[in-house]
Amino acid sequence: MAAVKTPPRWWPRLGGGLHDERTASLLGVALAATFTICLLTGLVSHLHQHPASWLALPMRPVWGFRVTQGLHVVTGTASVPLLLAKLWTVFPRLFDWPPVRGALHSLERLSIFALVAAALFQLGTGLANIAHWYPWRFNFPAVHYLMSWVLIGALLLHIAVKLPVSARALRRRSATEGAVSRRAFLTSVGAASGVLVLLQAGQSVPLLRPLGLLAPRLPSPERGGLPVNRSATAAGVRESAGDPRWSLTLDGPRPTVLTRAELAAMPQVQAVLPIACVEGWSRSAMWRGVRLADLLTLTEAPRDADVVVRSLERNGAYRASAMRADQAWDPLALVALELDGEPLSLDHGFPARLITPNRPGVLQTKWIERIEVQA
Ligand SMILES: Nc1nc2c(c(=O)[nH]1)N[C@H]1C(S)=C(S)[C@@H](COP(=O)(O)O)O[C@H]1N2
Ligand SMILES: [Mo]
Repeated sequence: MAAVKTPPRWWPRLGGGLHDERTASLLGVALAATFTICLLTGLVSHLHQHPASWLALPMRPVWGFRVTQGLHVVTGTASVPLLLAKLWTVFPRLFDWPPVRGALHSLERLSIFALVAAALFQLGTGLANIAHWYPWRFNFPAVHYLMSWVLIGALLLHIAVKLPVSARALRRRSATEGAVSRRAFLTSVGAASGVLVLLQAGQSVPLLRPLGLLAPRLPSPERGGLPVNRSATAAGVRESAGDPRWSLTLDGPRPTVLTRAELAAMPQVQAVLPIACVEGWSRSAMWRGVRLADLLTLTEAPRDADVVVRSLERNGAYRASAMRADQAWDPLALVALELDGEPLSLDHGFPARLITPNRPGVLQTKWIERIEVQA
């Protein structure tokens, strides 16, 4: 290997405490844990929204998606202080001299650049998404998903390269140099993560609701406690959904049209099911309505046919919900007419909305007008 040259005078010289390998490694282990949970739960969310033919996601427990999405948001939030601390710890290495030391070294530097860029992008866009703030033009779920693969690739490479260094740094327990300030630094970083999580988790964990300063979707009391994701006005359905001539079309082998009164006259089922929004909030409520299976029976749908539930909404990404046959026939898949003992409000999906167990909120279509049995 070529001798490492000393840097020229104008090159920045950085030193001082807490830029050591042990601090970087400890933060790295914490980040590996939060990122792994965040990436896995993100994949679960993606599979719900883009089902793979080879994997039938279970419909139980009914609160399953509430937990995976909650973990996704919590681990993402907790990662912010950890990542900033890690960047602080390692940033003097940016000024290592010489900056390029052969092909392998530059490849490793490039992968770190990809890792940092992807991690900052994922956390930044994820937090903005929780805050319902979209200061960009691209499709958030698609790009957030794509970047997760960049992050996974760069992360695996980084771990493979750094494992020996980290293992060595972590084993050196006797190295007490800087231990006190390191402990104080890591405790503050951990505390910052914890406080951020507490301030935000109130949107999923009822007990933490009073602390939810950073929970933009706390339930609004004037709307029966359940947050509204998209109002009837925003969806442009105030007139069509409020129209007394509304009816539900069952588009199956035996086409059927039902008025709201006819739906209300069918056997009603009651169930406590959560809405778990991919934007980070979740909340359980009591739903009452007709079993989707009963409607499929009425229209003589075959047991193995997939189903699409369509909204009155004319634009908007969430105006239809595709369901596998087993999901559509699930005894807890409901066309709800009531929420918490009252008729649905326009904002919650009047005259009728879909509610199903263990699926993301984006698939719980409101203001439905048509149920299509796929040929
Ligand atoms: N037609 C339609 N249905 C929809 C949506 C929408 O934008 N349009 N948003 C979905 C999302 S993202 C969520 S989280 C839930 C929220 O239901 P709520 O507003 O009744 O709480 O509705 C879902 N149903
Ligand atoms: Mo949502």
